[in-house]
Amino acid sequence: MSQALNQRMLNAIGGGGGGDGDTFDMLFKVVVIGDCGVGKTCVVQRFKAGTYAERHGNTIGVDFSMKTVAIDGKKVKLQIWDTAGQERFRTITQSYYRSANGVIMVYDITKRSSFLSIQRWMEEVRKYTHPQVAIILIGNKSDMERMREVDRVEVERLVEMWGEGDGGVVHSLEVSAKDNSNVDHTFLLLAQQLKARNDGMRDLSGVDQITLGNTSSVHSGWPGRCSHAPAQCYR
Ligand SMILES: Nc1nc2c(ncn2[C@@H]2O[C@H](COP(=O)(O)OP(=O)(O)OP(=O)(O)O)[C@@H](O)[C@H]2O)c(=O)[nH]1
Ligand SMILES: [Mg+2]
Repeated sequence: MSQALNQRMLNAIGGGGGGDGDTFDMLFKVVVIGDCGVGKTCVVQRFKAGTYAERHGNTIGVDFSMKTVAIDGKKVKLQIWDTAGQERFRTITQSYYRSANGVIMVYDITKRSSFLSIQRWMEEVRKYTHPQVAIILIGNKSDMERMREVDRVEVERLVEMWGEGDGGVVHSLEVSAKDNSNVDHTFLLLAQQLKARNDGMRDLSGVDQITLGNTSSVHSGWPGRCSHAPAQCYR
């Protein structure tokens, strides 16, 4: 692993410092996962900065950002971990699941293979995260309707198959980082759900807020697929 990557990860794990320095009532860790090239970084950038850039390099390991949203008069801070979809980073990215409160699983509506991978991403989530983790499934690039390879109906069928009652998938929706469609909505829905779960836990335990646990390393995993052109993903 490069020294720069090491340092970036240490900074992120150590301080939880996103640099925005604001106050908050609740803090939740959200991990964004999905195949290489589905647009995870573009979605996070759209939410974080309101911008869209056509060209990003592949994410190396994990990128880290923060944003605070208001839910029912409370400041809910989201600590967002944008993971690399490339298979060579899988061991690193798996180590970020353990303390996740929420997961955003991303596929690309124009890349069938990225949707077929979702089942295996889900297996990873089930394997490495807390059973009560809140999950949102999003199909990015909804602006490219003419190139659609994934039907909404089959997504709904998959979500139904996972079952609604086991504390798992909260919502599935289609988004576009490019057109700024449903991106804020995705994070707000997740924040709302996390706050509701936290309020429920506080009622039961008297705990005032969820704080982040330590991350720990886990190894092995399934070979993920890549929906960038291979040259982009494995350079
Ligand atoms: N048309 C369209 N293209 C998008 C959208 N979001 C991302 N893209 C394109 O997809 C490319 C890959 O996006 P990234 O955000 O880098 O993908 P990623 O999932 O972060 O990839 P890794 O970091 O390698 O895992 C971008 O360079 C954009 O060209 C979108 O909403 N619409
Ligand atoms: Mg990325």
